[in-house]
Amino acid sequence: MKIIKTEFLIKVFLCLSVSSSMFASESLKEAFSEHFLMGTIWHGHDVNGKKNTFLEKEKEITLREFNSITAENVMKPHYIQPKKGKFKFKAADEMVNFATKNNLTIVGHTLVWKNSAPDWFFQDRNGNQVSREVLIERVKTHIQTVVSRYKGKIAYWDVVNEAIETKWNPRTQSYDAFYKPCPWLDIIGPEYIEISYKAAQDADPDAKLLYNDYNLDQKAKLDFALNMIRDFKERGVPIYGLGYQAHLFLREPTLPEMERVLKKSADLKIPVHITELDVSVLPNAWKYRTASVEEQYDLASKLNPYQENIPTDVLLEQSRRYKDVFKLFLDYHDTVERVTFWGVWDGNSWRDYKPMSGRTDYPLLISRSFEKKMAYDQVLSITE
Ligand code: 9MR
Repeated sequence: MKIIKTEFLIKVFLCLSVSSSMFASESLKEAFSEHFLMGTIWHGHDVNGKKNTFLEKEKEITLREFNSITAENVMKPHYIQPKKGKFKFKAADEMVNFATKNNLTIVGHTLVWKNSAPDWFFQDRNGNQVSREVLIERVKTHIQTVVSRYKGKIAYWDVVNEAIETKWNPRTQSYDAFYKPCPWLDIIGPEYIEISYKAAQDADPDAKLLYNDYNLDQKAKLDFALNMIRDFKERGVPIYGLGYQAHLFLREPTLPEMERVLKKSADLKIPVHITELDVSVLPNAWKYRTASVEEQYDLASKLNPYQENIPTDVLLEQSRRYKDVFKLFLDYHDTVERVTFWGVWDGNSWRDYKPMSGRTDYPLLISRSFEKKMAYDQVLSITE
């Protein structure tokens, strides 16, 4: 009975539903052009250690749908300076040339991230921990070299990524937020963050500098991040805005939790960039819903329910979720300057390999066969 009812509802929905061919706008970038930039990522030639055979197709979709592009991996420190002083710019140059030629607004990602910093940053030749002065010099050199290479070409930089952590406090029955333990913090102290922003600004005074993190819909983390940004602004540390990653699930975080990010930022006049949007349809495989790359587990089949195909009602639920989320972004279009998807199409997403390898997720607007999904149509429909 329940199945028949669901099928019936889906059919009714599909009949009443919209199809992208009915819209005045022919692309996402066009539909939202008066509100915010629409971005995607540059996967490059390497996807989780395997050759990306779909780059040309991804470029085609990018040019059709988006007007901004973020480096998924090719600008991360371990990629761009794997050994001290040995910078490898080929992959990043390729992205920047593609974007510049096609007039895409470029987002550099990222300069300082615990999970992407090669060990050499923190060690001397004998493997001993370097001094505070040496590490400051190294981070400044890294930032100066990378940012100045693309000076005038990269509009926004995710300077520091994921530097805040939260932990459940059973005594207060709430989350505590604090700077995430990492070698930067151990050796330099929390000043490593402002040192990084100042170095980025010195290298390109016109680039707008963001702080980027996940789970900002968690109150403790949001308040900590906004306090940090407010404090920086008051003290003249050159930070521009907040990057809210928005790696979402079908039902989590809730819309009010997401709205809190936009509302509090708006109240403080801090611009927000939605930097890494996707909506996983899979069960949560993390300890706590997160996007941390630190957790990695063995594949569990019960956490991989749609390996063969994806039921229509799940896609329908996802399309509604996307619609609600975009309505929220539109309500706050004075604060939200950009919405970037963390992927171009379902066939190439980090969701398939983190926090366990071998899952099959469907988190984006373009399907595994390169078609526009129901979610695409729903998102496009709200500006009509
Ligand atoms: O999508 C990225 C994946 O290909 C990489 O293996 C991983 C580790 O570098 O990073 C993924 O992107 C992360 C982003 O850089 C920062 N926020 C969380 C993203 C998803 O893990």
